[in-house]
Amino acid sequence: GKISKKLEHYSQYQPSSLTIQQYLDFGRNGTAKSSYMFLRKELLVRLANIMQEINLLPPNLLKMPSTRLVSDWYRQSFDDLLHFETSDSTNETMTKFNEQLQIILKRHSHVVETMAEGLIELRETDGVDIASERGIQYFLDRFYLNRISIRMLQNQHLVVFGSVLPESPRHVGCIDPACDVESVVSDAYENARFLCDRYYLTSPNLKLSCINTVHAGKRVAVVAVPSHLYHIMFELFKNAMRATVEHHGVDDDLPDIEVHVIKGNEDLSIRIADRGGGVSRTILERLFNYMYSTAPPPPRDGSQAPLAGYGYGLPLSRLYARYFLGDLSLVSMEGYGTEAFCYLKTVPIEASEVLPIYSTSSKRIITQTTQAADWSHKLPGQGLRTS
Ligand code: W6P
Repeated sequence: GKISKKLEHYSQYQPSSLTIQQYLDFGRNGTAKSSYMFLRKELLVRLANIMQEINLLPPNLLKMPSTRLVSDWYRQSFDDLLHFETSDSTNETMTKFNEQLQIILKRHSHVVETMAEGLIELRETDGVDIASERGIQYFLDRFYLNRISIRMLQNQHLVVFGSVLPESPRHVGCIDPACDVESVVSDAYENARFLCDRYYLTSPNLKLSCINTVHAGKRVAVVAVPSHLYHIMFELFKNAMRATVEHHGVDDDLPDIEVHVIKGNEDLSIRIADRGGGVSRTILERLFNYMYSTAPPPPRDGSQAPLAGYGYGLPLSRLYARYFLGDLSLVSMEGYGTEAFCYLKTVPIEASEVLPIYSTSSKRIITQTTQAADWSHKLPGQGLRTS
């Protein structure tokens, strides 16, 4: 019908990747009208690009009730935004547009959990082979990155030109031009420790050291989206604490979680080292795998949620890091401990959005089916590689 034709049309445009500097400039000097004009097209383009990929998912996955639901939300939001395609730009229309964005944000708030339900439904009814699993991993990384980017655009518009309040006077939308990294890291640690204490009645201490190698003696500050950095750090701390307590036991002295925050010319690097006994390389790569991490919630006797459930926390954290060309990786020594490395770009004009583009090659990877074996031995983790 009409929506399918528009979908086809808008998916032929490439999403416009913005740098964090462009977000800042626009938030400071842009006008409500130009933001509205940009967004009403860009949101359609980003939605259409990912909707085309949704349609390439294995038919048995697409048929699951939860996946259906998610797909319908995208269709509905795409249709909602089409109403603004050629409308005027009176204040009244722009207010309506902002209200529509709020509705869309709310509609999509449980996409992650609902998609995970779809995977559980698929596994329980049909099972998942290695080839589909690879396609699903590739798809979900792109799908959630696309979602992060769409929510960023909407939030930014609503804070700067709408009625959503900023976190502080310094903020430009959800960007803090002078994000104090030590504060965000400490906050994430304290909140993870609160959960850890409640669950285990003990928690490891934090040993935090911050070095600004660019301006010696100055605090480490970067242009960043603090909520994204917080999300990453909170997840890493929960995992490090759980490993530490479970490895050493609740009655023993616990080794500190050691964190280094280093600001360089190009990179902000954060290393979180625990002595929680580490994991083998086989287990390590599963930590970023959506299929492995999609456990049906364990039957819990009490009402306590586990500290770190190895849900989607780690793969999503890596996407938050990668979104503006940062990264997240884990290195482990089985029997000893694990180090997580999180990187963010320090130069705002270089921190540009990483966005999935619908193309023949993305289509091929998502739809590729089982290949004949071309090696005599199974390579470690074959079929689980994510990059
Ligand atoms: C572990 C497993 C893990 C994942 C992420 C961060 C830290 C840790 N420590 O043992």
